[in-house]
Amino acid sequence: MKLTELHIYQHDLPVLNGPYTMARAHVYALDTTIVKLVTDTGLVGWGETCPIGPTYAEAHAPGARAALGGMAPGLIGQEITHPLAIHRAMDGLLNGHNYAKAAVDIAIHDLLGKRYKVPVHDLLGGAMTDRVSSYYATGVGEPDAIARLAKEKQAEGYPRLQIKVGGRDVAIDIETIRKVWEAVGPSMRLVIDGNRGWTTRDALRVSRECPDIPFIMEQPCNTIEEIATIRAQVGHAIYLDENTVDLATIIRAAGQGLCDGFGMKVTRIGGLQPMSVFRDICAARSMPHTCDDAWGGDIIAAACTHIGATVEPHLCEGVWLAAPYIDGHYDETNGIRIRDGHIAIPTGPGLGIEPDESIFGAPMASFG
Ligand code: 0XW
Ligand code: MG
Repeated sequence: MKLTELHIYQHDLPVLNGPYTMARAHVYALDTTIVKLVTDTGLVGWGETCPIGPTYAEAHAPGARAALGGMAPGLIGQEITHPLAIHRAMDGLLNGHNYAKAAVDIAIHDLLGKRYKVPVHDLLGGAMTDRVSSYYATGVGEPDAIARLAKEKQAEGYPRLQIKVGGRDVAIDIETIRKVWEAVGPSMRLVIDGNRGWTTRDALRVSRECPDIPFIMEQPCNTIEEIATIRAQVGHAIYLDENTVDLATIIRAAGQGLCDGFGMKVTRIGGLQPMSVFRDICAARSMPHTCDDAWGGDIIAAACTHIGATVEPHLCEGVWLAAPYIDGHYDETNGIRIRDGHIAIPTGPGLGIEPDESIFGAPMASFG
């Protein structure tokens, strides 16, 4: 099976009741990039990458399209055998830019699944469950409003809640955490996501003033060095998110004991192939992690769900989807949905979804 065409699309995903707020970002609409791969067998594969604005991670939506356009001529004509071979080919064409390569990686998994008539989770080692747990992420908001939202999400069946904090007086963050705890108690697993927004002083204060609340601190400070500074002083578990840009950083974090787990994004690490290596490194050190992405439509949602299903359930912290914040689906029939705080695993071949191409309009670049 040879790659004959590569098409790149740009598509806007407006945030329902936006903006979505984080410590260092307010986003109203997300700029997503879709990749369509066509082969000499007639089979087609779909990939996607969608940074959540320009200030969340070191990922730039137009940069993804530029990187894909730069690699495309070198990928046309490639024999599609294994995702690793395509990663090696991409690494030979462009250094870094994992989030752009991820769109090709996801489309290759879709193609191989369709070729072998198996769902992507079978290519990744096999599903350990037929539905994965999800979690809800609030924006940064007023304490009472976030506590009310927490109760709503508890009633909807979410087993886990991520509360966004940072970018304001840390006393309001502490009040928010307390009010959510009073509202839902231990019925939901709580994660406090600073999105790099706290100083080490803020993170130490939160941990010291909330010793009775069993939350995880996700990416509290900007750099790994700052997190290493507070690591031994806080009583709460720490997960890394934005800092974990590649497998070398994961090995460093696990090897040096810098964190207890990860909020991981499929596209940041480069797609499903490196994500499966990440999963296995975490399993070797009994480190829990999520299988999310920053944002994205049904293609990203399907990719996250497939890899999430292959994680040993006791290490799977959940699969976060942007679906509740997006109007509509790329595939109205098989699009990925959260029900009762959980996601059913797609069973069709490949990603198990077939996007309605007309949604994306004409490709902005085509190769082959
Ligand atoms: C909650 N998320 C998975 C969605 C937003 O993109 C941010 C992200 C996170 O954990 O930082
Ligand atoms: Mg996070």
